[in-house]
Amino acid sequence: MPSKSRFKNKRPGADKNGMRNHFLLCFIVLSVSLSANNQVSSDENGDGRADTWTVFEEGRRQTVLYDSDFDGQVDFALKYGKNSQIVEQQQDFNRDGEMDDFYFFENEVLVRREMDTNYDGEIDIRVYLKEGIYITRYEQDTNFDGEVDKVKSFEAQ
Ligand SMILES: [Ca+2]
Ligand SMILES: [Ca+2]
Ligand SMILES: [Ca+2]
Ligand SMILES: [Ca+2]
Repeated sequence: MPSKSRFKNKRPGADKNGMRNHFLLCFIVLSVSLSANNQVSSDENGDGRADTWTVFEEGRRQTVLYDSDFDGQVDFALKYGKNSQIVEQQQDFNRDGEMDDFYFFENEVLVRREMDTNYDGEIDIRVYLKEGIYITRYEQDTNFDGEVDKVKSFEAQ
């Protein structure tokens, strides 16, 4: 195998400065802090407390957590798929620290919504949708015992 000259066009000094400037610019403009677990936090409202956290996996943005009312507790989250499209949206509607309203997307179209309407940590309503707006199936656990007891299907017509 012929050996390639890997250092032919390399300018170590320029590369190093470029990286340094890029890092400094990111740090100043975004005012973010990098932690060991690939999570970047930022203070969007400038009150000195972090309110937005972006979790990266293998270099891509996987989840963004938001404290939308700035009370120090995460209450909204977006999850991203491999193609950077949103695959899931979560919300803590009653602000008790547990997510209770979930939206699932396929190719940026809403396909399912799941809700914990009594805030006991268990999903009790599932709604399946077609084309983002047409309900094809509705499932509910009306007495919150973990068993679906009400089903409406709109598919067979
Ligand atoms: Ca803040
Ligand atoms: Ca909050
Ligand atoms: Ca909740
Ligand atoms: Ca529930």
